[in-house]
Amino acid sequence: MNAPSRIADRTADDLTTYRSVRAAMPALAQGLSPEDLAAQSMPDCSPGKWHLAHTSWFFEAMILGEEPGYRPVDPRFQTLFNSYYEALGPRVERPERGLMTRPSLGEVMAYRREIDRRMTAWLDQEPADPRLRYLFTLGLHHDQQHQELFLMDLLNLMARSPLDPAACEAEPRARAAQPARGGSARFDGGLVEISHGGGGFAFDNEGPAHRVWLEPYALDADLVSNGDWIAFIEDGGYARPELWLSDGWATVQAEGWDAPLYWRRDGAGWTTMTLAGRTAVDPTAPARHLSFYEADAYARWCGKRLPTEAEWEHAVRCRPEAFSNAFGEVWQWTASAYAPYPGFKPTEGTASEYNGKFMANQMVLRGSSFATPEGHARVSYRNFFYPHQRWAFMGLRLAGDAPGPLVRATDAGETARFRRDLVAGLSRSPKVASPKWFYDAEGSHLFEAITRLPEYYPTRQEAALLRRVAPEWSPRFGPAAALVEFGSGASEKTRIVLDAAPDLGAYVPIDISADALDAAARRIAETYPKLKVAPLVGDFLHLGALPAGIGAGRRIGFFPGSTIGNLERDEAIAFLTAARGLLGPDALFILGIDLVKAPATLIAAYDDSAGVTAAFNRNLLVRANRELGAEFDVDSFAHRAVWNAAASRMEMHLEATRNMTVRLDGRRIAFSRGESIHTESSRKYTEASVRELAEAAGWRVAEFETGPAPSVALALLEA
Ligand code: SAH
Ligand code: AVI
Repeated sequence: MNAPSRIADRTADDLTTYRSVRAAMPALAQGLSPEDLAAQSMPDCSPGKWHLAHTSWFFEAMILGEEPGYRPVDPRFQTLFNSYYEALGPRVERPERGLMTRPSLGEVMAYRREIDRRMTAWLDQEPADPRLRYLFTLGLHHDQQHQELFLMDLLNLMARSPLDPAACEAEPRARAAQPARGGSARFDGGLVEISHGGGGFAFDNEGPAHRVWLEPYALDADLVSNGDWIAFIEDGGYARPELWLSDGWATVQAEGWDAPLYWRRDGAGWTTMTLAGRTAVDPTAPARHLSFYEADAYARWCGKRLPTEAEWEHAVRCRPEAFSNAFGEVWQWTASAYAPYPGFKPTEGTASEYNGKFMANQMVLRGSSFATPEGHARVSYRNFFYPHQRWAFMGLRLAGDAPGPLVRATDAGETARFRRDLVAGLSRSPKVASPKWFYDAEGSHLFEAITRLPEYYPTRQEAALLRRVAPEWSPRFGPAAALVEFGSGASEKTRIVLDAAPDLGAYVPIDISADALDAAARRIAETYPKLKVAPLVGDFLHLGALPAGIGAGRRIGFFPGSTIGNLERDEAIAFLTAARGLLGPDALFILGIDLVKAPATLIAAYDDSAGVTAAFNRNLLVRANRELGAEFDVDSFAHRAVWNAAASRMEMHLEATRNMTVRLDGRRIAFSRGESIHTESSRKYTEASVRELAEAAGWRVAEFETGPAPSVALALLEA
């Protein structure tokens, strides 16, 4: 198991940190035989015994050996355990390391102990020279890098044996992989700053800070999975030269590649070699042991590309929450060659050979792997390998070009509006918040999760009803009509309408949640290539004009999801009236409504047993803390779902479970225990109340269809 050992920069912690970092590699070697630790599987790898020795030699060569009159523990070790430092004299070349049967493992461990003793004495003097202190920290990070190399090399060795030996009982990792979340995050790009930029340790190759121009791009939320990779194989991915770079195709042929390293077709399925032995390939797990050439071919097969390292860094720095497994699973190939940043200066002295001299012919990988010690990697970290290498714990995450900045239906300054609105709502009595602020990227994900809950009937019921009525209503749309959807979210129900009306010319999804909108618009554009997709991000309660270029066909408003239920009566009338103006004189409007039903059914739908709706509700406070710097103690607010019969609405509240004061926008907002914020109303209608609402907004109800229990309804309105 890798010891979690975040490397501190403070002297007081030096000895503790040193000990914990140095304990990690012997812990990895626990249970391995001297034979396991002596063999070398290929020229790129080193024996475990060599890693144990070399990481000790590093402290001796870089730090201890600087002392005038220093006597090495064993002068011969300079040659044996020097990796690549020309300045430090001759050495045994890497392909020969496995031939060094002497010193024995026991002697190497004694060498480690002696170096640790000398380093402890060195630390006792509380060294203050900044250069030596940097080399000390570098030595610790170097040790951590070799902890991962130790595991990579060990796996490669184990994979050479027909016995498929397990190096350890379970794969050494700090935590399980995060589940996939789907979609991608979009970035406007522009002039952005990348690199380490100060604060804590960084390798010389991570600086200096500099600006990079990025075109708009999107980065997938998830790593490419084994299941994705199997689809690539089954589509003949390894046999189609048009997918490969020339050097990549030459490598495929020379090496006979037909799957990732360590994969084997065993009977019906694929197996792979892991540190815990040979196991079935898990289709949901991130794909590993892929070269840059394979990553690049796969991206081409998908019609996407690898991100540049600047795109990866900018995306993960700005929106770490948008990605699963950015760190801790596999290093992710980028499209960037490993080259110096503008103004790069190698560390002075012997350590100048650490990184800089490798800046040719290698490609950068970002993130970290499950085998990277905890706290070792960071967002600016640049790992690098040759494009054909694949024995490291490496995989990929895809990127794509994105159209220019999203057109805003309302002006910018969303955060300022959120702040103003929330402060105003929490200054009222009783306290209120608008449900539209639920929908940041996380809120949209949580709503998607709600739609899949067994208790949350509205989505399923409405989709089923729409499947029935859409083919009946679509002939009225006429040629080249434009579908304008309000609160489009994931645009899932849209597909039912698009499939029933193949003549639709344009689709205008409108949503306040930029991330959900962007991902959904791109998915729709991919599936319906002839449709003009023109997304508008913004508040549908403050609409400007429809985008240009959507043709002159009839406008069909689409407002599903019973989202109208989240509006106050006067808001709903104002919205429907404004929508009628926006869509024009011969418009149609498909309106989804939830109907009044038994309170038990309603309460279960808004207080599900898995707690997803509770998380959705609390996300408002999480968002306020992140975006507005508010200081809500989120766990001190309980989710409440209440049926208000008099107002015919379900209500969601966040109830304070203790007396407290919360800082927001320089104010202190007092909560007494039991006091709540009313965060959402979901009005439940009857046919009569829908007719009355639509008519008050100047629409005529042409059709009204009700589905089976638990019932929702769809109305077709005419302008
Ligand atoms: N139509 C989808 C999603 C409904 S969830 C369905 O039927 O499943 C409600 C959607 O409306 C969310 O995507 C949310 O971001 C969006 N939304 C809520 N209030 C909004 C507002 N005032 N302006 C624009 N979009 C809004
Ligand atoms: C989007 N809207 C119609 C949902 C509703 O049912 O009111 C939002 C929601 N709130 C809790 N669960 C789902």
